[in-house]
Amino acid sequence: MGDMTSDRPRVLSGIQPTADSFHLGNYLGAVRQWVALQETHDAFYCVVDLHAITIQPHDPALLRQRTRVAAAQLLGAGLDPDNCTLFVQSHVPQHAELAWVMECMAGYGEAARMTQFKDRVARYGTDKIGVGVFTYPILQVADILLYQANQVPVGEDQRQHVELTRDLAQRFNSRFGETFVVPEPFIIKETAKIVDLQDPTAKMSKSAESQAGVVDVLDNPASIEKKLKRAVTDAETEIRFDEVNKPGVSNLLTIASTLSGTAVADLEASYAGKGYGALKTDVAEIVVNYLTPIRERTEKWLADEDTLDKVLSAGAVRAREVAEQTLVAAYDAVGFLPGPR
Ligand code: ATP
Ligand code: LTN
Repeated sequence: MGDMTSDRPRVLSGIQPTADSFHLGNYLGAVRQWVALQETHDAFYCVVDLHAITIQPHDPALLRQRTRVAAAQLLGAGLDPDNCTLFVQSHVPQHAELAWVMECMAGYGEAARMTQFKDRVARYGTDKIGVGVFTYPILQVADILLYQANQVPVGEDQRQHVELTRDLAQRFNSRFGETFVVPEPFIIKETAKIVDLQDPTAKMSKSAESQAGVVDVLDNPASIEKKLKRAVTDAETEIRFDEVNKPGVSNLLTIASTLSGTAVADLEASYAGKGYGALKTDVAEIVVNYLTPIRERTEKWLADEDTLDKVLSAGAVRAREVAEQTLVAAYDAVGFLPGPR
């Protein structure tokens, strides 16, 4: 794996293969940071297919396809297999093994307080969701702890799960001796919560009722343009960053600024006296120009499944080496007899 050195700090993050494309929120909130961090960190990134089956019922063929699409998009976005470890969660059995141990460390009430879990209960009711929805955050805890990650690059919605990881790691360490690194969330304030273009009070989400406010990384240029030109703004005319009073305009400025590298203040100045129409047209162009090469590279990876699968296998081999060491230490710490592995 290239010149990856283990004296670099570690990062780990995961993304679910639950859609045909990532959206701009996933990209700006998480994936963009993954790409940057592979230069400075010993980086582990996984497509979390075990997490994806918590949404039931699921279609096996679709899951298989989306797992490849997710991996191809990560490579298309700039992950370099020589500079990071990219793998599929189910290829590394230690995730499920450590998850059980951590489930036994977590309080029932503690798990029941997770916001994402409570949202799902409120939306679907307890009879319509599986136990996996409840234990989901603890599998995520295992994902992170197995790699002794120092930092976890995610969007704001995942902060609570990283806090749970810290709590459980500290609890385990104090009960059974130092075993896990206690990780920190790595959340970039500006892009921590990209909002829906049609409903700027809600985060951009693949589970949104309407896709009109969700820009997919793999969307065609015409569709991206249409969605951005129809973005909901406000009744004023001034282009100014103000998340409280002008969430729609602020979101457009954030997207334009991060993708073009121009500071928000400079954008505000350049739009003085211009209307929302001009801003939307420019943002559409910036987004299309930015996403087009990512989409094209993704398509290339998808056209060569053999190579893609080889990259993922090599990633799994490397991930297992690290995960196994941690799992053996954790099993020993809790008092499991050593056995053949
Ligand atoms: P969604 O809400 O779209 O269903 P998700 O949160 O369920 O997405 P993933 O696809 O696994 O799940 O998310 C991958 C990463 O993208 C996570 O780090 C998450 O915090 C981040 N993310 C998701 N939506 C946004 C958003 N609107 N703004 C910023 N980051 C986001
Ligand atoms: N729950 C996360 C996905 C995820 C994850 C992880 C993120 C699973 N395991 C480990 C960071 C670290 C989400 O984005 N919905």
